[in-house]
Amino acid sequence: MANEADIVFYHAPQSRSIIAQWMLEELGQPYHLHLLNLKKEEHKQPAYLAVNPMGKVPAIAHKGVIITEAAAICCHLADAYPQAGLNVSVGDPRRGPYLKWLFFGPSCLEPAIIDRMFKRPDVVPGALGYGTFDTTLDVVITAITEGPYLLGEQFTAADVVIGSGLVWGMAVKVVPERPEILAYAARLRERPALQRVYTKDAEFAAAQAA
Ligand SMILES: N[C@@H](CCC(=O)N[C@@H](CS)C(=O)NCC(=O)O)C(=O)O
Repeated sequence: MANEADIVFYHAPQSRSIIAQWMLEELGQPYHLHLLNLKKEEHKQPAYLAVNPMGKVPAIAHKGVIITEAAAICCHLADAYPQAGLNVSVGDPRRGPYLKWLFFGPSCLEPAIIDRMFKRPDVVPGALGYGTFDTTLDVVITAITEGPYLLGEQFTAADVVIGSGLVWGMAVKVVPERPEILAYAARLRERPALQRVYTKDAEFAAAQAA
């Protein structure tokens, strides 16, 4: 069991850091929350730039070591607290596919959604890491159709990363509400950890708006 000082979580509500927040809630370890107000540009002040020179959330400090990038945070925490059952260990033949999905989130799914969201003109698919939006979505849909999760029965940090992308992509009306995606998202929303995230995030956002 960690103590609260072991994990410091730098979070801004209604942002990508909800991915790390979900991971932390699934982990069930105590953590110290450091809220940042993006509207007040707190993430661009020297104190936070010392944590993440990118000036972006999320970030965590785990036992004094700073980790940024949402998928890396999820992967690291899953490995650091294997008792939560959210990782696939080195040596398990599913480790490779597990890492594939953790990387697929930020390198394929998210860029595909962002490019479409901002109506970026199509460029040569061979030059894009994700190829085409449709191929990217089809590959994810194939992986979640049998379910219940990406790696079958085990819910892992990869579901936090890919699931977050799909849920957000539907919210911004970019990811189509295909039955397979809706069914996967419904399974994810049944998870108490994700329900806690939605409740807490709404409270944080309301407090910052006040
Ligand atoms: N590649 C980073 C992206 C982080 C990111 O872009 N965070 C956004 C939150 S949605 C942010 O901090 N935006 C504030 C800004 O850049 O001013 C990750 O996956 O963690």
